[in-house]
Amino acid sequence: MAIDYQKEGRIAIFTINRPEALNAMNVQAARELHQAMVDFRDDPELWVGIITGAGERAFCVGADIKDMLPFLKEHLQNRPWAMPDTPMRGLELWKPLIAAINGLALGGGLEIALACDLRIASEKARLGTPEVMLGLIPGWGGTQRLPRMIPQCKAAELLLMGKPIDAQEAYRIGLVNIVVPPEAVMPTAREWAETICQAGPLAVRAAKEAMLRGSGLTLEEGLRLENALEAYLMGTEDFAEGTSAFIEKRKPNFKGK
Ligand code: DAK
Repeated sequence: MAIDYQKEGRIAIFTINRPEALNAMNVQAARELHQAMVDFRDDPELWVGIITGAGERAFCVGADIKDMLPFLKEHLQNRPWAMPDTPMRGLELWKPLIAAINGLALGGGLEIALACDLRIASEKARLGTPEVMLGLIPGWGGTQRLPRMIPQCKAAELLLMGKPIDAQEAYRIGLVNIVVPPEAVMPTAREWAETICQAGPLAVRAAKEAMLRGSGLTLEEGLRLENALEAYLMGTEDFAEGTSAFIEKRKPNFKGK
């Protein structure tokens, strides 16, 4: 399997498992990631996802240049075709995703991390978009997400020059949430996922949806979206449970209903 997909309680763990190719995404890996992500999205028992890479060197070095890029060229140019839904585009995934960036995150690999909500980087990680060196631009959202996420001049530096930056620089410009020693990447990701699992899962998803969909709206439209999501949450059992638990001075037992 090119993607190792594990369920640990409420947490789904996706490991890109091609260490011999620094976890480059070939066609098989992309198909398997799509299938695993759809399962995660639709399984009510799963509340948070973590994506990481196998081995010590790489999170993911992008699309497989020998296998995926020829496939994309053939399909994009010669027939009507749509990429299978992924977190990068089309999946409508409101459950939170954490990127556990254990090493190199280049090209499409950085784009996978950008499609996550939280990014935990190893001290040894390097991040960049080298596509221009291949005569391409990022194709899984990099040109759109980077300048929305970090200052435009830093996005331009990455996108136009194609040179990777180290983890500390990524942290300094707000590209990753935290930098930790290599051995602490997955434990930190699990700890953050567990923290999110303490909260009401429907509220967490509504917060993500409000944040992401709202970023494309005017403030007025965004406030209306927030209000609609709040009205929906106030009708849920989780809201009743959360408020009762507070008043009764106990931990809430959220069910995602
Ligand atoms: N694809 C395939 N194999 C790769 C690879 C990649 N991207 N990157 C590395 N490998 C393989 C190498 O070929 C090598 O395999 P063997 O030769 O041993 O069989 C093995 O991984 C180890 O790599 P190196 O020997 O090169 O190791 P080094 O330490 O010397 O260098 C490196 C590591 C990461 C600096 C170097 O491998 C490198 O520059 N890799 C290329 C990184 C890159 O350019 N990434 C961007 C790929 S393009 C789209 C959607 C998405 C995309 C495009 C369109 N549409 C929807 C239209 C995305 C595009 C990309 O991501």
